[in-house]
Amino acid sequence: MDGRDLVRSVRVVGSGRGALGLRTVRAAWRRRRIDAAGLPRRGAERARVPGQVESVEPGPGGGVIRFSRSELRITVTVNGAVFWGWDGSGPQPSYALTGGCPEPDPRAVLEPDKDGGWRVVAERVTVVVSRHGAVEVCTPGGVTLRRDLPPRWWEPVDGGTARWMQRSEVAADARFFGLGGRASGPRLRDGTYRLWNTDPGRAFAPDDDPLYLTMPVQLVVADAGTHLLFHDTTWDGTVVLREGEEGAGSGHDQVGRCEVRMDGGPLRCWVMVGTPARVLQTWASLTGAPALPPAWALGHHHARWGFGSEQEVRRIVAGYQERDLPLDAVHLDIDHYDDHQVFTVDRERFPKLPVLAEELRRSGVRLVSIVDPAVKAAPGNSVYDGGAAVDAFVRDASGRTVLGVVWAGESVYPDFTHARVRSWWGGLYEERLGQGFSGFWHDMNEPTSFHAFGEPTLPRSARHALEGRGGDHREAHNVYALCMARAAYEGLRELAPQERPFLFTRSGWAGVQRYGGTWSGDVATGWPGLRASLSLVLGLGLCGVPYSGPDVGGFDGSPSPELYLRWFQLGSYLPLFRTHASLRAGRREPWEFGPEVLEHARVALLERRRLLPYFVTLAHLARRTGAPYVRPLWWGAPEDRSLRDCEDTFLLGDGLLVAPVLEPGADRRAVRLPRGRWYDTVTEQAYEGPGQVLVDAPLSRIPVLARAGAVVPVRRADGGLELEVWAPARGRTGGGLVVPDAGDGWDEPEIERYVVRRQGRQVVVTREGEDGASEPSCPVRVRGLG
Ligand code: NBV
Repeated sequence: MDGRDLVRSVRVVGSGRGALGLRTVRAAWRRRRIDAAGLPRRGAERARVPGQVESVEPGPGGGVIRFSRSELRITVTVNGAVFWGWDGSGPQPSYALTGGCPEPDPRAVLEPDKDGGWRVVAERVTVVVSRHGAVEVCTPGGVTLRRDLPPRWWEPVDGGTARWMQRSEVAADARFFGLGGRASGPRLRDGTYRLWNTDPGRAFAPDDDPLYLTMPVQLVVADAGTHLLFHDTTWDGTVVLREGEEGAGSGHDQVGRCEVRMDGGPLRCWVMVGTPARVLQTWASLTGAPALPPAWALGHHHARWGFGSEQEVRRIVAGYQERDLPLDAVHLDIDHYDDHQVFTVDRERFPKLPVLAEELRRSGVRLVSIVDPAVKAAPGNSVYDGGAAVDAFVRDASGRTVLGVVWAGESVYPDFTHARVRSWWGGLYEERLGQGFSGFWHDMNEPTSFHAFGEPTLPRSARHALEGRGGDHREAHNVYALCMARAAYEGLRELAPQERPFLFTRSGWAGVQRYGGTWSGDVATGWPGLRASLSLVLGLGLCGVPYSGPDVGGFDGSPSPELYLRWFQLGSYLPLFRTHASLRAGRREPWEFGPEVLEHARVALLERRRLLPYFVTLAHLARRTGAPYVRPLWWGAPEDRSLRDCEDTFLLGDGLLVAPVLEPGADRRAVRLPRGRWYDTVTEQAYEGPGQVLVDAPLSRIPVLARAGAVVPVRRADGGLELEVWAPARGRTGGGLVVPDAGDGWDEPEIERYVVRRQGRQVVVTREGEDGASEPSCPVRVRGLG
């Protein structure tokens, strides 16, 4: 660090955000003033419930049921999802849905039910509506998965937005998952979960809630079936969950309960029923297929806030190369900007960024750039001037541009809910591509503004276009980052049409997977942070966002060598495998923790590289089916209650089971296994599930088991592809899918389907195609035969 670097970092970080000092105090007062003038005052309210059924109007896929004080529209769509909306709300407009609303299923009709109620019977689900407006979602066999009680609204007497509440019941054995990225999951225990994207303002631990990326998506797993429920409302709200307990007293109920309260927005829902795989597939068909990352983004990334100069970047990359450690991307944080201004480069410390980028690219390393949404409010700054020229920035209710405070000082915020603003912003990535960046890392987009007190975001009364409908930040806040991601994705598709955009974003909402992935944000260094890393990735995957990962090693402080290594080992099996840390944090390079850690980290890096074809296959399958790469153990067996409660082990695709070490001092760990035979991938020892086994977990590795019969495409040392096939148990078969991929671009590869048969001591692998069986397209290595 030279003198200037030191001065800068002291200035910015010396007293944390407080270094921005008085400005954050001023910003907080300003926000308060703007809201006092611009927000409707909460006066007297009138409570309302739907009342009794009065009439019905059958329509395609269901129809409208009229109550004395509201109406309920129900539509079963061809993809098997059920929509219901109160008070006249339909599926559109919606930030979550893609390409409009799926067609109604013409076979689903509204028919009378007992006690004056009505029902819609469809192939995969039956919806029963009571005469008071309770909505029951049942399996085709008639078992209730969820009962939503009649909602209640509170309407301001002098007009304006109504807030609402809805209570629901689920089976006593049901477990809740989802609600976006939650540090305390993946199983969401009794508690209150807020739906408001929030920068916690410091490194977070498992009890911090909410975090950066929330969404009103619940995945509920019970003996009777799995369902996903989505409240399509972007407003601030809370979800209170309480698991049930069968036959229990002790303050617990026989049923599980859920209470959703929203400050506004339509009361409308989508429900999907089926196996976890089916439910996620339906969810992806509704909200869009996950973006396919280029293959390099499935390798290892190294980031740091405060590389500080081109020399330091070269030093780090050389450190990897000299030690023969695989590295695929390096990320530049805000310290490479000129005075923290987005879409600029500090020319003193990064004088020849395109040259550096080209040099790195030749050695197989891509550069990724951080992109913050706030633009320094400084005439003369070309981004500010360009934005002002297209009237891009968020204004308050009286028409003044809203000022927030971030790293660059007083800043303005593009209104990404306007198509014109998105298209202007998308064009700005041309500058980044010109600097040689291949990928983009959206930060601070909750959006965050540093305030000495109160919420760290824009005033709630700030105005947004909301695609022409007009509204305020109460409605736009949660989709701000989603719309920013859309702007970038669409811009990149135009600027570099041959390449798959690679982008991941700290904040987001339902549907963000269409544009890219996400990451943990500032997870606290410590064993609880390590556990939270896995919760986040699993939970997000169950909300349809399959690509994510933590800051390996944690964002702040200095992990012990053991913690660093265990984090590194876990990270190497997660979709985004990235070491990252704060300006003030200790080092994160694998060689900074002593020779033993370095050797074990090397093993993890090499194994990740070997598994790259498997990760690429999982990325393709996520895009085609909505299935996350990282799945909870119950994915294929949701009826197994012991799997539902297991939170420290996960499935990577269909073939592998990963059991990270999440505690200090362990050299073996208990591993819960789903049904079937599982092989330790290092020792090839076979274990029989279901059940729990004790497996060695020396510092050198975390247990990874392969399912008998699995086909795992791997990369050989010479770069070629090989199929690693794990022997099925006698009398059993197996198989798997392989998607050969060019690494980038838009060619649609053909999915290869393999079937594995055990014939005595022999294992036979065939490729099944439309015109029968054929030889595998690459060499096969059979493992697990002893
Ligand atoms: O850009 C600096 C950091 C970044 O390193 C981190 O990954 C983000 O989550 N950023 C937050 C802003 C400052 C956080 C204190």
